[in-house]
Amino acid sequence: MERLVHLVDGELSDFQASRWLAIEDPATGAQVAQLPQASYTLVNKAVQSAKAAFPGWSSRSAEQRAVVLRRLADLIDSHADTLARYESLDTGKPLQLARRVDIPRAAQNFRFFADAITQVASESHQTSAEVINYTVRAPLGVVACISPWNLPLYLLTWKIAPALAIGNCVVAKPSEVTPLTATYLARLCAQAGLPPGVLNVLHGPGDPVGAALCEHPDIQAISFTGGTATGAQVASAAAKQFKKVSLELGGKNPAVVFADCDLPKTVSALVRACFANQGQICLCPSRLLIEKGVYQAFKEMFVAQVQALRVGDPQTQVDLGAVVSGVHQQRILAFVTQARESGGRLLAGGNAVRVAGRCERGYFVAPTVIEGLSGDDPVNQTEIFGPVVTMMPFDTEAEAVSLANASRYGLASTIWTGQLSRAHRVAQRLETGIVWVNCWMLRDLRTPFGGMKASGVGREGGQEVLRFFTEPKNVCIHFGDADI
Ligand code: TXE
Repeated sequence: MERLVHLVDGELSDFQASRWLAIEDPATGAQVAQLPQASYTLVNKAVQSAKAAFPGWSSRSAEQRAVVLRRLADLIDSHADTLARYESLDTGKPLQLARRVDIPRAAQNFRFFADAITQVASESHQTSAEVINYTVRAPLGVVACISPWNLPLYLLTWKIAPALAIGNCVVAKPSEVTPLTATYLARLCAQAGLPPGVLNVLHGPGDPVGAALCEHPDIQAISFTGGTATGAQVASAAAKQFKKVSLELGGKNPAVVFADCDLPKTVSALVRACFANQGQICLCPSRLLIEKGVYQAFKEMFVAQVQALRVGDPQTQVDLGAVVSGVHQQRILAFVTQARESGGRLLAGGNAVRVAGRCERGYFVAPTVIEGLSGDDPVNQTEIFGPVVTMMPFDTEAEAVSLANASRYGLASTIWTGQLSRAHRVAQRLETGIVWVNCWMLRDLRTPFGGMKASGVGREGGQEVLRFFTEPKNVCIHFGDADI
């Protein structure tokens, strides 16, 4: 049984943990590791070591920091098979998905921000012939990066890469549900030449470890991805000490399908989008709004393809692996029961899947499609975060936009249409931070990433996140003789 470790001040250790958490493989239900829980003392030790490392790390040039980040990316690439195996073991996701998406994107995150910091333009504003202003954007100091269980290494590196690149030191707290790849990355830091204290990785539940980190007076900013309810707790902890906070939260993402779309392409794209990672991606479409004229045709094609999806052992060639835990499996199935009780009609799935062999005790849910619920039904208003989608028809474009926007969330939407003018018109009216037209999850890391309403505050990606992790200062210089 592997006993995991923290990374504090360059030391990989459990630091004589008095509390340990069991880490299980959701595909088999078996315990695969033990996770040490950080004490308050260790949280403080990590923050102080990051504080001590900050002057040295922040005074390095962008290119010098970029060299270290590129080495981390190269190490992730050279350990990709092992990292993918750990990611699949931890989350239950198909191994081929972890190897094709999660791990390469973690390396890309480091490379992207290693390049980005060498391209940051400074700003100045000339007020008159004798007055000029220039803006300095300095790193904040020690920041907290708190990440969730659905895309563990992908989302952890999406936060720590820009924070480190721009010169901050980081205390990271990965999800206690899926700590394996964060721990493996911690083991690679010294080899990459990351000085002790620049990156610290602490383990343990959000309460008390994540909360202690957010409340620590020497943490200058918090970058958080997770549930909306937790995001509210993080934001209130930050508010008390006026800390900067970036929240990437839940979603209940609409897909708006017009009759003039390319129907076969739209159907196959949405089957992939809705059930990727077992529907456990904050960007997955979960409310399918279909123009009445193609509702029946869409439904027949979509349901047939969903029913053909392979659910099973994530070590084999399947489309869906296990969901992240038994608790989450039961939470997802409870939503299906609730949908049935409020008159929803099950078109596909709706059940736990028993997988013979080594995974017979795993947590699998069949990809599920439900129709007949109203837009304001709780199942259409609550983030399920599993392989469950609903279908609703609409008559007019205005009705589609109204249905799509009738949600407390505002993260990501997709529009499927053959009309360019309609695509632009509807995109302007949808209340989501991200809109994809005739595609899903096409990512350009330079773009602002995040949601509005209950889906979050702030944006990640590109120059947006580099600005989040810096403090701007304006210096105004008067160099003339005239009295000002
Ligand atoms: O997230 P949590 P979980 C949604 C999804 C899921 C729900 C809960 O609906 O069911 O959120 O998922 C740490 N102070 N998404 O449990 O609880 C916690 O230890 C500081 C959408 O994973 O929000 C973990 O590291 N930290 C999301 C991280 O916060 C705290 C992806 C996320 O935990 C804390 C994942 C506290 N008080 C879940 N409490 C997305 N948008 O992608 C917990 N944590």
